Amino acid sequence: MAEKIKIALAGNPNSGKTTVFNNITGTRQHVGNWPGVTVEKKSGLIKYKGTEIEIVDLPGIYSLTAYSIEEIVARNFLIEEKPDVVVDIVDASNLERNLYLAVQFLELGIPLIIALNMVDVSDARGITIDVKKLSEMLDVPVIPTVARSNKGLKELLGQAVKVATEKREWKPVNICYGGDIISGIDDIEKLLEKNDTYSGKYPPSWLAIKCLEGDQPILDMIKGDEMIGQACFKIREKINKHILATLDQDAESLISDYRYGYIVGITKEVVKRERESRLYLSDKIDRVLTNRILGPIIMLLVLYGIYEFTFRGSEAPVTWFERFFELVSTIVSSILPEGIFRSLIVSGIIDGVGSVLSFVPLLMFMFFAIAILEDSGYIARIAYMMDRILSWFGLHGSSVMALIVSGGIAGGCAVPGVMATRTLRSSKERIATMLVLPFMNCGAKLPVFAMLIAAFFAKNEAMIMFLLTLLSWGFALVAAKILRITVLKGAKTPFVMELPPYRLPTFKGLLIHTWERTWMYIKKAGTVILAISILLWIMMTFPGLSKEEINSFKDRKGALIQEFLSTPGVNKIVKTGEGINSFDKYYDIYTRGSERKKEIVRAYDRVKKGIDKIDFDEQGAALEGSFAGIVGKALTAITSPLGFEYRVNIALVGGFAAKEVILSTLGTAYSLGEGVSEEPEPLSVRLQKEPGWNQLTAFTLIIFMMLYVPCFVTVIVIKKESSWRWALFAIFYSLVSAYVVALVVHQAGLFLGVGV
Ligand code: BGO
Repeated sequence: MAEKIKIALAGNPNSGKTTVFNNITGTRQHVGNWPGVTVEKKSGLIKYKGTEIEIVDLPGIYSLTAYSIEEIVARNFLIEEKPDVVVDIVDASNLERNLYLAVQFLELGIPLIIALNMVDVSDARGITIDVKKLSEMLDVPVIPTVARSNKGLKELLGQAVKVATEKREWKPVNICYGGDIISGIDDIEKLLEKNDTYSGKYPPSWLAIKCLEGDQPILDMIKGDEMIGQACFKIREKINKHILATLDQDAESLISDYRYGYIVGITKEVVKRERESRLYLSDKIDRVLTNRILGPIIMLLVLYGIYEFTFRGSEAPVTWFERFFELVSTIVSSILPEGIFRSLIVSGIIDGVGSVLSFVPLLMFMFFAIAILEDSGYIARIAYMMDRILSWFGLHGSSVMALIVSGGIAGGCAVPGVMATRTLRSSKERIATMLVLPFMNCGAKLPVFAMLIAAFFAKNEAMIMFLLTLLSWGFALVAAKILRITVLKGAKTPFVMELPPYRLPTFKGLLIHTWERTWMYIKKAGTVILAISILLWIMMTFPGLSKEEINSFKDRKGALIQEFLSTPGVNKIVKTGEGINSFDKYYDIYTRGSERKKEIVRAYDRVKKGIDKIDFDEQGAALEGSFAGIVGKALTAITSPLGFEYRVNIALVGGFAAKEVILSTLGTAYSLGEGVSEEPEPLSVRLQKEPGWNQLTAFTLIIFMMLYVPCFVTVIVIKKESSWRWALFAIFYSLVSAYVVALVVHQAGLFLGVGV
């Protein structure tokens, strides 16, 4: 005998639920009350093509929160009784409002079909709904009906029975609620998964959302669990406090904004109106900002404006920071005696970490601009517009946000970017997104780019950064297309872009968001980057030169000094080689003296320069012979066609750990080879003076860094979110891509004589 199936009818009050129920069940109705409450419970038993069906009419509700008895009754029924399918009766003439409940069913993951009722009314009002597209976007069957005249009800029942007999598992849909809420959901979800009592009954992600929404029955239930409950409440409190401080609203209303944003994203695509109904302010702004022609132009101007603002605004403070670290370097050098300890402090720590910290002001300007885009809601519009382009390259609409978070607007981070791919339903689209998002210009690459741009493209800083942004998107999209037609071949899935309403950012909120990101960068510089800098300094300093080598350099210096001492007249003021610096106090007087005295000055200049050159050669030889130098040198066999010398190779190896390390390692490597008597100067100035460095070398290095290997933490997160296979693939394919593209850039540059 066929199994009995249970269908629940749900919907907003006045959506036509009773009419549907009456027309389907006819006279076979049973009317009573829901247990414990006086809310009317109607159910009916019917037979459809031999299958026995129980139809339960849920009370009319607007949402699945626990504000009213009706909502609690409906929710408990769904959770406790788990009907085989929910038929959501949606009023087509009031789609936006009615979809709010539908979206909550999707979040719960319950098998769902939608009866798009009252299409006669929507038609009469000049509202056309693209039913096929709506069904694709929501990924559920949608059946247009006119319940009053029984139109479409047979088909509706047929579809309901079809879905119900599939008996599929609950599949909660993830809506992107923005970084703060998502991290809260993740943390709470992880805790709740530990307790089978709830996680077996409710989808943990749904419970986590309810917890952040402040749903009382759910909070009461969790409270009972001492360990998990306490921890969940702490997270909830932290997130709420943060959102209140930054956006001046609570988590519940922010979640509701994003849900409506999700719905607006759908209705924008599927609803066409003959006569424009009342437009809200957000709609009016969107008519300009997301206009098909004006929108992309404004978007590019905004992006360029951000880079102008960042580079112009931070120019002076970055110079102050650089000067500060130079000063610290000079003071420490003068206090500490020459030797290994001074080298560690000055070259390893101050020059290394200082190079990274000098860019704090630049990042602050960038983060401030990004905070304005995020807090105002414009970033969602950028995602909405980019989505059209992304779909040509086989990526999903939800990939856009992940790419933006990863540094689509320079300054992001690939780690939350990988997490953000959780909103993608298809695993192939998700992995394709994960694999290409490390190409974006994250906040760690930004200071390295900024240093190279300042050194070699100082006149066009904003323009170059703008170009690099376009290039990183270009590379990511082409790579995605290649992946989607080869190893990740598969069908496209429907998508919805959340468009939450615009809001005016608060200054306090902007400052908090800016500082949070900046502090993370400073913390990373003071911990991970510092540790790796010291490690790399050790690798670049040891084993050091052999005794014979040291003696040979000493002999060369000795010969020079002897030459100086034998200059006529010198023996009167300088007796020994160790004391030649004592000539400094005579220097000025001798410069203005007789021809013989002037000759002594010239000889002194020669010996000083010569000693400097020998010191430079000695430190260079020590670096070349160091552990890191040996590796760097060995790699030149591969990297010389790209124009990279061994010190760049060392930095790039260090960059596997974290991209900022490239900057600190270049800082250390080029300071180790610096002449002893030279004044400390910023890395960008040092590089300009280095032979072999020019615009082409700098640009090739930027392109290589943009593409080569995700940082260590990103690789681990990719592994966690997919598998070791894909994490290792990410390293391998990005390394190959970086090499090929950089080779083409460098060789083409040489051939055309550009930037050499
Ligand atoms: C009255 N099209 C149209 N045009 N109307 C519909 C449709 C449809 O597809 N489906 C339902 N209705 P309920 P809930 C009414 O009762 O089923 C109408 O709350 C009236 N009543 O006929 O009750 C339906 O169970 C006097 O209208 O909804 C009903 O979800 C004048 O939508 C109303 C006009 O349906 C609500 C209408 C005395």
